[in-house]
Amino acid sequence: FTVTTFGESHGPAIGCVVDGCPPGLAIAPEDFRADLERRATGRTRHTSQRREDDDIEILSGVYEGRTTGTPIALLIRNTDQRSKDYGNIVETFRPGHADYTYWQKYGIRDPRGGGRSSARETTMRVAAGVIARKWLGERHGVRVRGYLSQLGGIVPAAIDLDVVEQNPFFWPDAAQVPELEAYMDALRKSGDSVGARVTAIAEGVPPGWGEPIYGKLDGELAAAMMSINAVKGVEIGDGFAAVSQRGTQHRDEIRLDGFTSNHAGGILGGISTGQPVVVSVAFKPTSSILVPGASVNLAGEPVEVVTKGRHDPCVGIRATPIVEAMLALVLMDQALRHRAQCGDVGTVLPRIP
Ligand code: EPS
Repeated sequence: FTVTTFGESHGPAIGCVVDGCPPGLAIAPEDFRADLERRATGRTRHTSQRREDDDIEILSGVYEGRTTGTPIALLIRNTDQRSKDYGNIVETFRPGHADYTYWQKYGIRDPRGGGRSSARETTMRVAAGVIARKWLGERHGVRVRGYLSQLGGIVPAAIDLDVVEQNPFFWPDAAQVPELEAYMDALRKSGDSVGARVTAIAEGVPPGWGEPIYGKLDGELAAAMMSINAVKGVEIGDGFAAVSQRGTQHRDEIRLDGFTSNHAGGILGGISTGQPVVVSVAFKPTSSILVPGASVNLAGEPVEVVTKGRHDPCVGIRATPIVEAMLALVLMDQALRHRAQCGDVGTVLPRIP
């Protein structure tokens, strides 16, 4: 099961090809609407004000509303590009932005806008993830949810996944939303940006998904999450907190009625335990900011860079659907691989809840 995306943020369209989806899954353009809206720009004052409808066209792989087993091609046409915002983009390099490394690698700059390094690329990850979420839900009863688990220095005082969809931050504590709004308003006025952490959880994953050494479930998750633009770190379960834990704290003891904790994040030895799979992802502060920063231009002269335009002060606040989608895509791939090798062997073994 593979996914690849194509298109640039300021090109005519973006799209993806999802290959290896089993036949017979019911899929319609309306299935994509909710998740694409959750990720989109221009829906609140706290994100970029670019306004795209993100209407999906299904070009192939679906016939009479069901997947055929052939590659599924999805397309979204870009309609609100403003390349003039990017002015002299080809002359210099934004500090902290990939336009420096893209140029060092390819020697080509796209004068139209962010291109492949834009968060616009993540639209198609979310679209592909809709297929995986639907298949995982129908075939295995797996449910993937997420939330913003840190905004700058602010952490949730409580975690209630039922309130996450009721605020523009995917924040799990409704009482803190006014604080976040004030924080984001002040940040936007300052012209600076901030990082964030997103946590996603997959419930209902059976034990046995993932490969023991190469292709570990946690290894594939880390690679998938790190492939999202602006991601700088990934944790599974307790992640880096494990560094200061004792074995007695970290191990998840097993009783007849199940595990007593989930420090492992639902994965042991690269294979799912049957507990919720928990992954947490660090997003860096957006590099396109109004605060001047030092750089050089193509002529080798020092310059000061200020990036105007419609940029996100915190790209992480609309990243929850993206992390959920990548978790679902990796799980679907591992589910299909597990079935190919082991069939239904896991389901006849005693299951620890
Ligand atoms: C982005 C810059 C902005 C955002 C864009 C991500 O693009 P533009 O300069 O064209 O307005 O709006 O995000 C999206 C369009 C999207 O759909 O996520 C960037 O540099 O990453």
